[in-house]
Amino acid sequence: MQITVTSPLLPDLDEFHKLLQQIWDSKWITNNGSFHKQLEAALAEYLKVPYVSLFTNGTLPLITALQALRINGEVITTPYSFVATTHSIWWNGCRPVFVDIEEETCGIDPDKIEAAITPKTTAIMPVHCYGKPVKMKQIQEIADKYGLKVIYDAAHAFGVEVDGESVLKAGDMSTLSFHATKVYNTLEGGALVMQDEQTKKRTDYLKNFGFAGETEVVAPGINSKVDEVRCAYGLLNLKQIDDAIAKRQQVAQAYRVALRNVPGVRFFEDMPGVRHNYSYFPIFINEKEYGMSRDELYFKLRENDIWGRRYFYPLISTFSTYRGLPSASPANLPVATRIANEVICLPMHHGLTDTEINHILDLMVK
Ligand code: T4K
Repeated sequence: MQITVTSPLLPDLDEFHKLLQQIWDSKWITNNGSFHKQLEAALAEYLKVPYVSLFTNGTLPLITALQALRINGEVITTPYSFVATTHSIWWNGCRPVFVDIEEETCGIDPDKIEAAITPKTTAIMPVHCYGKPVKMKQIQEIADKYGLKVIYDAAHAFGVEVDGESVLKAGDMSTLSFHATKVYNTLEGGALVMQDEQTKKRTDYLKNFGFAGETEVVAPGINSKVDEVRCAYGLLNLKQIDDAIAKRQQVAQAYRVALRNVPGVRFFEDMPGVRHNYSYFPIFINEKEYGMSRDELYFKLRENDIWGRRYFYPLISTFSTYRGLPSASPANLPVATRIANEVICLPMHHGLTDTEINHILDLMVK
């Protein structure tokens, strides 16, 4: 039996069936229906943010945030992410400018941002990679100094808080992914989080073709409306999210206890004052100290039916669309380049059993 990097949180089927019956009875299946309204409100409350706008996945909120804020020219980001982060910049006709990451968070290194700013820079798009909060205060200071917008790709950061405040309140906008592989899922899905009513209104127009009323179109919008079935499913999953995160925390603890004294295996500890969501459990292999390369370990695990993943290898900056950019040069990205060659995300989800965890660890701890 395969042990996969993740496994989706699924609502109780009988409960889901009851909500499906309501949808069938109402015959209202999409376009801002009742479950859609309920889910937006419930998520805003759970996430402790003023406004949430639901999307059909976690990529369209990135594309739409850039549209909503009328971003053009150059956008500073990191290559250590899922490819959707950089693609969203490209889809808006903007040029991505890669800045290296810091080892401590795998997020953008704030000390390297200013050197990448040019007269064409209009925004910074950092990523809270693995749900680890980046240095938001320092990033905002730079953005304020140069008059830049900040859009956080918070696809991994559902429910993450620093000193009791959601990371989704930082910057101008934050995006979430509710894909099956995420801590919280709505099958496919995502959201854009904003701080004011006007931006929420504009976002809602943009995800509905730009319609501001029956006969008025105010922007070249897209269709990213979420149907009632996914919203009903999402409402049920929200009820069990805290239990799922607690289970993930136990898995993280078990890994940490077993791996703490293994030479050549580095991993993240909890950060003080942070409510983590344990969305991923990345480990970083130092070949010399561990006595085996990252890839040797990765394939050894796979031979034993343990399907970790090398998120995020290869770097986005190495893909054909981007590798010609001056900022894509490995010399500009030494930390990201090294870490992409060291990382394996171990299986991490709410359903992992002790037997499975021990099986994984037995293969790793010599
Ligand atoms: N920004 C960031 C930082 C992101 O990480 C992502 C997505 C986005 C933006 C864009 O959000 P979305 O538009 O995707 O909502 C997965 C996901 O497809 C992707 O959502 C995610 N990041 C990325 C990091 O990982 P794959 O190709 O690695 O997933 P896949 O299909 O190989 O699944 C991994 C494992 O999960 C499987 O081996 C088993 C398990 N699984 C997967 C699915 C789909 C299940 O058990 N059930 C399932 O239904 O990309």
